[in-house]
Amino acid sequence: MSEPSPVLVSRTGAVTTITLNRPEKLNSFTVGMHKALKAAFDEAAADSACRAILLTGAGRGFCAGQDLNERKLEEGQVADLGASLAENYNPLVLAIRSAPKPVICAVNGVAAGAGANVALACDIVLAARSAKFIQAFSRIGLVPDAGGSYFLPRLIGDARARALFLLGEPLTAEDAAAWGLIWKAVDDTELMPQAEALAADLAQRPTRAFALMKQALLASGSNTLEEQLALEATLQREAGHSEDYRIGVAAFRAGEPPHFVGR
Ligand code: T3D
Repeated sequence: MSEPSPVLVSRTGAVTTITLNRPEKLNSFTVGMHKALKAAFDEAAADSACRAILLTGAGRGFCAGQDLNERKLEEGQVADLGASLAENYNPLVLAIRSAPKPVICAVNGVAAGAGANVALACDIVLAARSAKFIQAFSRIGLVPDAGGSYFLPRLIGDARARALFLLGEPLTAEDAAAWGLIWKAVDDTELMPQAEALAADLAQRPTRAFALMKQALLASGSNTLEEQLALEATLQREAGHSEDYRIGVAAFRAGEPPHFVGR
């Protein structure tokens, strides 16, 4: 029998759902899963009929980070983890952040190591109340990766980020939401209905403006205020030329809800 695909892709309306599909290993990343996931992301990002991407995991886990069965080392052997990050994790995180449409993550269970940080790279993160976020790196002698050392201090502040990295302790979904690491924790049975409804809603909104908004947010991490103001002017000029801006203003003036076309 052939191996099941490590990533499942489905489309409902303008929403593409990408499901990590190695449930028996808590959807940990193999090279094969990386390739399939990146290909699925690139395809959804380039598809103009797709206006929102929903990422989730099959089974009881979201993603347990790198598959450690790919990292068995004999005594005296070393692994080039830098190459693994450069080839697989880093392009994935950048693809999520720069996708020209919203990426919603439904964290259905434990998210550990790079699995947690790939979730945090998404634009809006919902988590099942039973899910946990674990910066598991120090437990195996590694440093945070997949953008963790960038995202966490910005999201929850240096003190909390440092403690999570040094201790590697699980953070509940409710604490993650209370701390501002994620958008919301919801009842387990509500996770997919709420995430799907959110993705469908975002897919009806001004996709082009979202793409420009994501560019502004991405650049704000390193820009000065002056640079950011200049970038806002450039991006707003482009948004002002969009069909959705014309539709939004016309709908406002007519007292009607806008029907955005995503351009
Ligand atoms: O290497 C590079 O390229 C550099 C990049 C590194 C990025 C990283 O992500 S490093 C961090 C790697 N991840 C971890 O260290 C987490 C390891 N997993 C765990 O600590 C625990 O599994 C969890 C806390 C996530 C969940 O615990 P629990 O008790 O709910 O489940 P479990 O029984 O430990 O796991 C269930 C199965 O999944 C089990 O397989 P089995 O025994 O039933 O056949 C377990 O071995 C497997 N599994 C879980 N995590 C991984 C994994 N198999 C391979 N790799 C994993 N990361």
